Amino acid sequence: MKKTITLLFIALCSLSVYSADLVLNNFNDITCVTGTSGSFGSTMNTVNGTGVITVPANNTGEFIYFSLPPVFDINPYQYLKISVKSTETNYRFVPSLLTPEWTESSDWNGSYKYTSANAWQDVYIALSGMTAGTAGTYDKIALKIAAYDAKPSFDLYIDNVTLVAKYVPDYTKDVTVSNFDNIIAAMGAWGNNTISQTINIDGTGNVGIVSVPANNDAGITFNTVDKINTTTHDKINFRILATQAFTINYEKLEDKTNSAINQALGLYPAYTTPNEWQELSMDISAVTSNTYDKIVLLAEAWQSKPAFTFYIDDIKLMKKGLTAVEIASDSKTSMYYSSLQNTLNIKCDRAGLLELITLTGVVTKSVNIHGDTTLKLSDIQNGVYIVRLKNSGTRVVQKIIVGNPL
Ligand SMILES: [Ca+2]
Ligand SMILES: [Ca+2]
Repeated sequence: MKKTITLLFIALCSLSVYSADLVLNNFNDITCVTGTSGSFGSTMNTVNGTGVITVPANNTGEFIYFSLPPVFDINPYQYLKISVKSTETNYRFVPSLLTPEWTESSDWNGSYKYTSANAWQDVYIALSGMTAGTAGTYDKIALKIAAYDAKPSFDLYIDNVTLVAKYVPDYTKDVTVSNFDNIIAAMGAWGNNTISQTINIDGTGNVGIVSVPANNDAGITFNTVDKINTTTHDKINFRILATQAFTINYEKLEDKTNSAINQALGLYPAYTTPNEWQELSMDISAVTSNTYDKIVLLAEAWQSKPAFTFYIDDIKLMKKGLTAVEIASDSKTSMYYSSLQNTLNIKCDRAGLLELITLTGVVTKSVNIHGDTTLKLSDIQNGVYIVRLKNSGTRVVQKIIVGNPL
């Protein structure tokens, strides 16, 4: 590795929290070293509490260094999260962990791209592809900005550099692999497609967005925190929104450290309802348990189909025995929809907030209830809704079809 020193940030002011996320630098109160970066000739500054680096044209690797606390253990952390903004897009970030002797452990295989032209974007850089070592092994993180391909020189704004703590799944429930709001799985991509995270078009939280090239396909991968136990979790569900119908024409589970250990699923779930969110489900009950920790999905646009993008969200391992619509339940609470009366009938023994939510996440009705309740739905359009009842300590979620018998 070249010892091209861009900058070394030593200001680590708020490092008291180790079990939660750790902010390495928010550039508000930094003692920032402004200068050149050796042979690459860039400069770095802070502007209005944000770091600004001038990336040279056709840059083969610009480094920014962030110091870690003394005798630091990086094992409890899963991501390096950065907020970035620039006019240029589709350049990569490659992380390394360094000691003063410049040892590095790069994750070149990760595809951590900035894609949102001139808008702030959170980029999550997985640490799982690097050798973390024991506490004290490394004392800084180097972030390489690889902007090749004859890109012109540009300014890269960076802020909120944070180590995100590892997610600890609760295997008594459905396990979320990624909802893109609080990412817990690395997003990978290959081929010509891109995947990134964007604001959900329904305005609720974040969502993954995948670009499929024309007459091609787009492969995306999601790592799970632990090996998938198919004796407790027997389905993988995810939600898709696209402007055209398409098929997930290849699905595979892999070992994330050795892709030769894999099992194709051959399930081909189809997205059939353009412009509506649709939940797809893949049965994995026959898959070898405790062997795989990576989900591979390939969306097709063969046969001269045009390029398209699709949104993906709520990628979950579904707990066996829970129905897909019943996320949590409480023996003291139940509800059912009467198509004859067009009423929602709720039995519960305490007060709570009842919400009727469309499949695109819009809350269409919100009522405070105080025990058993019969709610007329004559003001609600026919369709599929999620009913969510929240009260102290419990949350009951159920899908109903208004206007049709259950
Ligand atoms: Ca800041
Ligand atoms: Ca989401």
